[in-house]
Amino acid sequence: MRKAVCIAVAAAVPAFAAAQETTLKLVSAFGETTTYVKHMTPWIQKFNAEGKGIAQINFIGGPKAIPTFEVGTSVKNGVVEMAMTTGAFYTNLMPEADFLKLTQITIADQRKNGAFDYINKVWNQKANMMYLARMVDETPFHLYLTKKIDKPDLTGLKIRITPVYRDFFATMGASLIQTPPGEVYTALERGVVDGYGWPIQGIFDLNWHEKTKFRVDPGFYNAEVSIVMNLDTWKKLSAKQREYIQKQALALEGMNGVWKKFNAEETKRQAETGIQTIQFDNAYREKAYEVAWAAATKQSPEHAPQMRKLFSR
Ligand code: 173
Repeated sequence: MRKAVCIAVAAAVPAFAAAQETTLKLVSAFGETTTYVKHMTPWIQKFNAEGKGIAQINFIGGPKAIPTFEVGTSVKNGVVEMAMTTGAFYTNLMPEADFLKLTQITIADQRKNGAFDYINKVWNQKANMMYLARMVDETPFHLYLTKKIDKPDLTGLKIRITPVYRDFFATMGASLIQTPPGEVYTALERGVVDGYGWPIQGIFDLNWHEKTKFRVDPGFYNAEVSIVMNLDTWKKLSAKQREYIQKQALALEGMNGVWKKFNAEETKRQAETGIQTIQFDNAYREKAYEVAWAAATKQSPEHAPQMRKLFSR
């Protein structure tokens, strides 16, 4: 009898000790060899090194683990605790997810002017998510093509999209084909698409430069890639764990300074590999915003006008 009690107590000790440290599974909506995973990896290493006894991140992989467009639902349901993803990949949960591309102020300024809190209110309510940290900022999207155009008219062209580009490219008359990033190369290779939308950075990650002949300038919007977390998991954490995660979230945002130089290097590399630029005037860029805010207001009359105020310069 006495012996049995001892064993029970002994067995309970490690379980209690483990409760002090939590391990959070994190999935990436972008492939494991991409710029975004490369940017995040040293951050996870630092997070785990400094977070012993508090919190650890277990990076379980990219879209092979969970398909790109299912990552949001997996976070919402708590199948994984965290994800590195972008709003365009989880518009199935709420249209507002895709509005983060329309921010014209940095994440640091969004934390100051109330935009960050507003985003979190909506993300909590509609997606059961905490919006933790934005790790890509101040990075425009572009239209890349295999065929030349001489005016902003995409009639007769098939263009790979995500929700980011849908309304803008549709306005220019394109036929739209939605794919996750992992299917862009094959779509280009087979001639299924004549072009694609993507940020200024990262087209070399999956060899799309081999198939890309033109980039249309100017760029438009502001690419958003962020870390999100399941809200129930967040609520169960201790104050110490939450503080630690928030500290590391700010540290990740503090790394956003690298993008300016990286984007300049990527632009140069595109030119060096033979990608020609097609230059349109600023009306093209203004049209992109006009079309996107009109669509946003229609999709979310409740939040779009307030987000527009908070996101604009
Ligand atoms: O897949 C995409 O084109 C897309 O929506 C996106 C969003 C942010 C960063 C990179 C790609």
